[in-house]
Amino acid sequence: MNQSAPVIFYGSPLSLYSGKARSYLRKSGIPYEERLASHPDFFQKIVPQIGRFVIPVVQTPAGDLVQDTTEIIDHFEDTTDAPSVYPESPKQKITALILEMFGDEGLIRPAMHYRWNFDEDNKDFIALEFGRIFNPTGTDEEAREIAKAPMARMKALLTPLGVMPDNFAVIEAGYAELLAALNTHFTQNPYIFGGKPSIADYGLYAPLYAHLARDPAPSILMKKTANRVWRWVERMTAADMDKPEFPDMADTYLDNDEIAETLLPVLSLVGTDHGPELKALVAFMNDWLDKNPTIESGAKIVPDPEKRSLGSMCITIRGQQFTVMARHYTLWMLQRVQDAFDGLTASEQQDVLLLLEKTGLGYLITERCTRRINREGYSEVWGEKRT
Ligand SMILES: N[C@@H](CCC(=O)N[C@@H](CS)C(=O)NCC(=O)O)C(=O)O
Repeated sequence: MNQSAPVIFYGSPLSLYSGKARSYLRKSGIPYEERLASHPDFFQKIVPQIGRFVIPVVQTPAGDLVQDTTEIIDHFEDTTDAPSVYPESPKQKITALILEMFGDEGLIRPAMHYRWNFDEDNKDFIALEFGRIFNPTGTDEEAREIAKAPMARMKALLTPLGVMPDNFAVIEAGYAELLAALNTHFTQNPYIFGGKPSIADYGLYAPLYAHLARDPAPSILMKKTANRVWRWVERMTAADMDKPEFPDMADTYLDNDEIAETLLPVLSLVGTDHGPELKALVAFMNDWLDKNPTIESGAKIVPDPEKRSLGSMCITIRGQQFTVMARHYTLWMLQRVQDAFDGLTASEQQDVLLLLEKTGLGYLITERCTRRINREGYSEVWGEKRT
């Protein structure tokens, strides 16, 4: 590790994306000082530069701000000698990016459902957690009071995310199958690709930690039904490799670009539970671009900071119709998968396609937005036309 002065890490214990970045910082040995989002500097200096309230944010010793967990990780990939979390071999590399996207974007529905729809077990815990971001040492009553506004703001996202009563059974079924598949995998492997964590582990950890392992109701569910997933969450929270169950496994990815058989059902679930949204998103954006052909490169995709999306779309998951906002950020993550694929040799691409077709995910490579999506100035902007 060549970075001596700590970075400042603005986050919070209950935040899904803070968990992802914090785990990476810890495991990579990057010194950091964590500050809550209620720190005066956050509102006075950070939010005005970023342009909206969002965590996590990293401030480097030079004063630069990095927002977005993927960009935070990539920043340290570029500027430190921390071991890379991107596998180099083709199948592991592409699978890692797909699972990062699935964790970050595809598991938001179960994360939000299990946080906000189990009031009896969760509500007071969540209120105190939200309250203690803004008044860390206040009384319970003070914490509950101050939590009301941020809780209402987050709960308002349930409808645009499609977390509606008619859809609960489908969300729960997908999550139960995922827990079962990951449980089998983590019984045999400490991490997704063997002996050390990759960007796939960090992406999956985001929802599986802050919401699904930490909030009371889903925490019990995970502990009761998927003991080895719980244990992996614990492992991902530790600063070391924390894998005494695997004394013979080196701190490396599996040899020969191996994808464990136990990962295939996990990949199939990406197709079942996230695939319909990914396909619809590409179609939605391409339709929007057809109707807005003169949009300039560099233009913000959603110029109004109060808005989160260009519109909503209908998707069908497990036979159930969902209406969801078009999350353009997801397409930036899908583009990372496609860019990495385009950078492979023809024979490597063949290997990857065989794997993706086996798990029904070939369209992740072929379904493309007609314009590039870039991130500039802490938000997503339109880039060049794609051929
Ligand atoms: N893709 C972003 C997502 C960040 C994000 O949505 N953070 C949440 C907290 S976990 C937030 O700040 N939400 C506030 C809001 O959206 O109003 C990342 O990876 O950093």
